[in-house]
Amino acid sequence: MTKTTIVVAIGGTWDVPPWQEEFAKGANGRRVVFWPQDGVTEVAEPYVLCSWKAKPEAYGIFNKPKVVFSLGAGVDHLYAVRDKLNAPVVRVINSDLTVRMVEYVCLGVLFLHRQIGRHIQNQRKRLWPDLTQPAANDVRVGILGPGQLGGAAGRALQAIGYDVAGWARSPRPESAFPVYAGPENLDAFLARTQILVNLLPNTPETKGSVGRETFARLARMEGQGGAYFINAGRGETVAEGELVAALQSGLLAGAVLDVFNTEPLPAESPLWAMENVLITPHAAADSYPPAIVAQVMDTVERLERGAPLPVTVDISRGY
Ligand code: NDP
Ligand code: OXD
Repeated sequence: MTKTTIVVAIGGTWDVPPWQEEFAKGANGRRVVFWPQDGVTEVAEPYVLCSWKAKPEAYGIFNKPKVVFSLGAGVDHLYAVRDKLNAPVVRVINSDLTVRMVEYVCLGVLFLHRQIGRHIQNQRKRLWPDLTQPAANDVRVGILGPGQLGGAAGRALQAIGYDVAGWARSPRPESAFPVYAGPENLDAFLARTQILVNLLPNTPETKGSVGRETFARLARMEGQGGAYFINAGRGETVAEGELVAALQSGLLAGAVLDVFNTEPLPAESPLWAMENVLITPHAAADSYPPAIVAQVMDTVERLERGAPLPVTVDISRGY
């Protein structure tokens, strides 16, 4: 059987050497080509194209892949080149990345609910105030986008005791927690939510969709001033100016933010200096090369033996 060549094209801010090392270990005798690092612009079929924010030329040069594999869970980096892909798109779905996101969301919810930001400020001032807070089962968390990552995060929050619900595009009857579906149920979802977790993908429908109107409709956390917001999905889904205003006005009592309209977050952003905001540098759930390469190799082996592919992405809808 002809072995599949693996073409890897990585752009953006990722460090390439750890991926070169991991593909060299995991390819099991298959040829691996890093573009543009290896200077190769022609490979014999069959091949797969593994991409993370690759320069658009990559899709013109390697235009007959069997599969395009997104090395991250998000596929918004492929949306602009969707007409050039000529192949099914497979994305990261694995327990390593999922658990990383679950950790982040639980951390964010606990950080906000337990007012850890205020405790840190008080510690610096050597103060000992009595900050009351409700028990987890009296706190209503809402997940925008209860898919692979949001579903797992919601179940972990339920295990702690939080009252969890989600909002998705379509009904999810199999979900462990109630899921409100579609624009017609968004108001009811927001009205019951005190801590809003955004895990929506960046698509034409979701771009800029979370803003003033969203925050104004949330339920407030009793005794803590306002509602809370966590964004670990994509910065583009949020109207960032409206988020800043909501944090300044107290509509939102605080936020934990991993993703932004522009990354790295520009030095002049008012978010940096806000005492009620915790910022992380798009680090909620990193793509860990050993775990991702294992999933790529599983996909390649399936292709080679003619087995069905794991779930593929509908790139025309953007996720
Ligand atoms: P999934 O595709 O599994 O889930 C997406 C969810 O969003 C689904 O529930 C889907 O609804 C919902 N959704 C999509 N469009 C709409 C819409 N227009 N209205 C309502 N709901 C909508 O994605 P994952 O859970 O795997 O990942 C989510 C996102 O997390 C990624 O797209 C990526 O952007 C981000 N991410 C961020 C990372 C970080 O480090 N910060 C790391 C990894 C991913 P339905 O169930 O009906 O399809
Ligand atoms: C991803 C990401 O989409 O790292 O996987 O943001």
